[in-house]
Amino acid sequence: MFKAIIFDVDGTLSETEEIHRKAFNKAFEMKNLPWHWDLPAYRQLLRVSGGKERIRHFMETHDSHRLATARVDDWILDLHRCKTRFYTQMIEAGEAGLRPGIREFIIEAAAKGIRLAIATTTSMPNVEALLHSAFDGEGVALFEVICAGDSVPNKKPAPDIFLLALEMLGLGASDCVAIEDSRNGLLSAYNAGIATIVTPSIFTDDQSFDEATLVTKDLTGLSLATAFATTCGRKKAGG
Ligand code: XBP
Ligand code: MG
Repeated sequence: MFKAIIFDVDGTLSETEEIHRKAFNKAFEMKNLPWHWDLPAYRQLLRVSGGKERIRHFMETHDSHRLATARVDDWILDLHRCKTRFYTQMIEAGEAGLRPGIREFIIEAAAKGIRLAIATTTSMPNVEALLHSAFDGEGVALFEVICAGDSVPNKKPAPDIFLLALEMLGLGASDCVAIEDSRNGLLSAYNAGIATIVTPSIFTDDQSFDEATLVTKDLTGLSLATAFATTCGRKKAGG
């Protein structure tokens, strides 16, 4: 049996990307920017991991003259902080619940002494707000290791965040399984050598997941034994 499960957050624990999208749009409105990310646009923008990186990408492709703004990195950081405030307010208001099967899967793993970790591109305040809200204030304590956002130089699909989680767990890739929702996340875990189960989310259900050991609608009814069995024929980088 694997010794640890490493969870992604957005789209995996909860369908939070729709709340991120609303938070971005609220921040654009507050800053009087003529920007609005609708659902189709956001589905495309999600191919860029990281909110700050996503804002910069949008400027490069849709509003490049703003890149000439003095101290543009500080300007993006300020806009992103505004977005994060809106996001955490909505999460604290209970706007995001756990995806089907997540709670039961986590409780079964914890009861069997399997260590739990998080490897996410989102910002730490967002992770803490979601775990606090979704697990009645006990969520952060459930996860021994939480690796988030800017703790690594290269975001998903780079393997950095999963490699950091392995280092902090003191485990090898073959001791773990990752749970992800997106191709960027799958590639990040796969290139860290970790067998990965994918539960596509509302924004990633059109993506390919060939490198996954299992693709399932959600974790409803997935036992740890079945999850483990899928990793035994593990697909990992380097064969
Ligand atoms: C998904 C992301 C994040 C969120 C927005 O992270 O790519 O950037 O979309 O959060 P995950 P920030 O790895 O959990 O799927 O604005 O804080 O980046
Ligand atoms: Mg995700």
